[in-house]
Amino acid sequence: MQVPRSYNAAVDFVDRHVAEGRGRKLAFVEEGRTTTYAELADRTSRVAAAIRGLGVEVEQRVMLCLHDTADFVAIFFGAIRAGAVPVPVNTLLTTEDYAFMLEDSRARLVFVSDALLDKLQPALARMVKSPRVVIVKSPAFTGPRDLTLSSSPGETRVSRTTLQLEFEAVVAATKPSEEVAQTTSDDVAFWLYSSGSTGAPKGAMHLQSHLAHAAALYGRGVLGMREDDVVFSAAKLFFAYGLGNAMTFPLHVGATSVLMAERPTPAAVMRTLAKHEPTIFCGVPTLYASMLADRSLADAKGSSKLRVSISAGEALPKHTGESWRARFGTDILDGIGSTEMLHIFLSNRLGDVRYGTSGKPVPGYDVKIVDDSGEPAPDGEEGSLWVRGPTSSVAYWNQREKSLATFHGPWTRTGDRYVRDQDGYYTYAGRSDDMLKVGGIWVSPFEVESALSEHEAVLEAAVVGHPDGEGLVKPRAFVVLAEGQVGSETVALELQAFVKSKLAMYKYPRWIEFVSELPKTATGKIQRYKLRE
Ligand code: 3UK
Repeated sequence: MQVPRSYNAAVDFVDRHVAEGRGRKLAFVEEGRTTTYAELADRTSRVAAAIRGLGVEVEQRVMLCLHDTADFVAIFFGAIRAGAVPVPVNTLLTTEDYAFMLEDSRARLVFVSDALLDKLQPALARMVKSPRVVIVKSPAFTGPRDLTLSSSPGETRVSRTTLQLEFEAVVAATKPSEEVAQTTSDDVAFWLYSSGSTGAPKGAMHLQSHLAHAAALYGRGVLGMREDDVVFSAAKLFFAYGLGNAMTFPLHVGATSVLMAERPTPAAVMRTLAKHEPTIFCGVPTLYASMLADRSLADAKGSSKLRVSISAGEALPKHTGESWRARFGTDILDGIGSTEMLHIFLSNRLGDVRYGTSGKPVPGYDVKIVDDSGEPAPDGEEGSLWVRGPTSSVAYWNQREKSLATFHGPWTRTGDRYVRDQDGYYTYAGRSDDMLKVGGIWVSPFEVESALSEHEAVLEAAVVGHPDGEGLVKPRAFVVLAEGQVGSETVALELQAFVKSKLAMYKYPRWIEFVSELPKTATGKIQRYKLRE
């Protein structure tokens, strides 16, 4: 596929549908609201005009800390239409995490869901030059609404440093405009933050052309997504996986996407499947496993129109795929993608599923497995996975060393260990760093160790991945207590609560083992591989 040189992704993904006569078709369905393609185009163009009106210039960053609603998409493409660079961030993070990303990205404008404002506010207050803030209410949000509007439309002075605006008022007060930023296919269009094993998250920069390439290669190529599909992704839009599933792919073919702002519990997901009857469902392994294990959902039928489900984020256990198939009669396609590659580049196919593997390369991508000397590893032998394709991030923002370590000309080093069998199927064999995937989201063991060490009862700690009953990895901590401290169930619970108060919830250690010392190398490095055994 060729993306023209003069290209703005917002025109391709939003305006094109109105031009092609799809204006009255539903683009998004969510609790309490539906959005047609014409409405999406109208709102996107108002958001673009509002972003310009608020003084944001071409190439400046706009942060999105938003729950999944159609507003997310209007803001994402509104920013792109204005030539600004949207940066969606994980909504499960802490004030500390947001403080870093706000400074690192130098976002001049932030869109935040009302329910997330409390976590963001202290980070904003700390900034020397605070960005403008636009608060977005969830259509079905029932919490307190304490914003009283002052004289100018939608403006309310909440603190001395931050002028906060209310999204609906901004949209209503702004006229749609034909103006589109004259970008090229090679302009940086959006960033996505990815966490590494050491140090702070890195902003992976993606280009205008990347969304269209991902949609053509995986959305249409692998899933065969069409205009009459109804897609539901339980994986959220802030995650590259959810962004592709729930926004990029359906919007590329003029399909309908079902959005759910709330937490994707098995019950909420099952309810959404039954109510909206999607043809394509997208989840992570932890969700599939917990939906299958939930006794209160044992009789739930899901969607009668489902034709395929997909899984990514971490390896899908063989038995999870098989149980799902036995119960719902359709397959789960496991595929591996990454924030750096934007979406899935190695995947199982419709009619060609081998559970326990990540399938074969998605046409349009090349992958190679190399040994420690950089030579191609023969079939059956484990090596490092590299990938090449048209959606690869161009670099991490402001991170020269980390960029050099990951991006090598057209090739991207994934950090994953893989084996290819004689039939050409690829099987995941672990990470080459210590990073863990928990519920499909990165957890750095160092971060959990640092949080534990801040507790006065802890001398030192080591964190490794440990499979739970479903074969899915969760953090497990080995803790050496400070002198005079005695390990007990109570102390373990206290340490778990302590980590939860410091870090995003999903990062806490599910098991805590008290030990008298940690295995270390002569140079004092913790030998995590010994603890994993
Ligand atoms: C791991 C998998 C085994 C692997 C992602 C689909 O997960 C995504 O992006 P992230 O940047 O993490 C990337 C890393 O996650 N991984 C992902 N999928 C699988 N391991 N089997 C899998 N099926 O370590 C990879 O390097 O958070 C997934 C689409 C877009 C994405 N960003």
